[in-house]
Amino acid sequence: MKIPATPLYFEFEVRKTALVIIDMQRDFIEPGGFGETLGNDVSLLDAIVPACQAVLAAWRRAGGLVVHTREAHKPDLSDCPPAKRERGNPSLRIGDVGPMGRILVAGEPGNQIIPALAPAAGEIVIDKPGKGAFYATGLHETLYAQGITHLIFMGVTTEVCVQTSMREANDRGYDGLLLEDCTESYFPAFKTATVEMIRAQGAIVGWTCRSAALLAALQA
Ligand code: C5J
Repeated sequence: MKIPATPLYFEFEVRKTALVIIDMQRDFIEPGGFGETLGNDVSLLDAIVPACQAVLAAWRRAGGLVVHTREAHKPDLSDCPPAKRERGNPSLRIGDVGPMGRILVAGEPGNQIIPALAPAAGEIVIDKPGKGAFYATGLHETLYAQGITHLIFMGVTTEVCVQTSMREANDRGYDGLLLEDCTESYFPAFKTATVEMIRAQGAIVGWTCRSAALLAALQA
């Protein structure tokens, strides 16, 4: 399959490609979670949900591998470096009790993936203690075992967990494509900058395109 993307066509085989959905969790998208404790307007992120749903449905119909990630810490916070918990001046820190349970802690209501993009049975769900999907998760080994060479990324936030994961993937030899209308930031200027820096210098980190290009190819 070959789809128009920037800066070049993105070529991939569905059987060797995973759709990676980064951190579409209530903690980032709904009021009362981690994103809001940091002072962000979380309503911006909700806007990409319909586009993400369309891609997820088409990818499932095509029989492609799906990976969901969650930024999640163990209840005892043993995998949360003090530097991460203590940084800044949030209204609630990681592990504190908020309206959706403990902030960014595995198993809490706020830490779940939003119902509109809930994982289906058999799909891979990765809890990650860092911003990148490959740090301390075993994701590379899982993908390698399944012969995956290409990754298509959606999710939030563009310049933090999505970009970090794409850079980690790039350094591990994957070709990565970011779906521009399926990722969002609390800071529109940061999203724009991230999309541009990913595809700069001949796809130095990866490719970008809008989801319509992928959907058209999957329907053909
Ligand atoms: C952040 C994320 N922004 N999923 N996490 O802290 O991007």
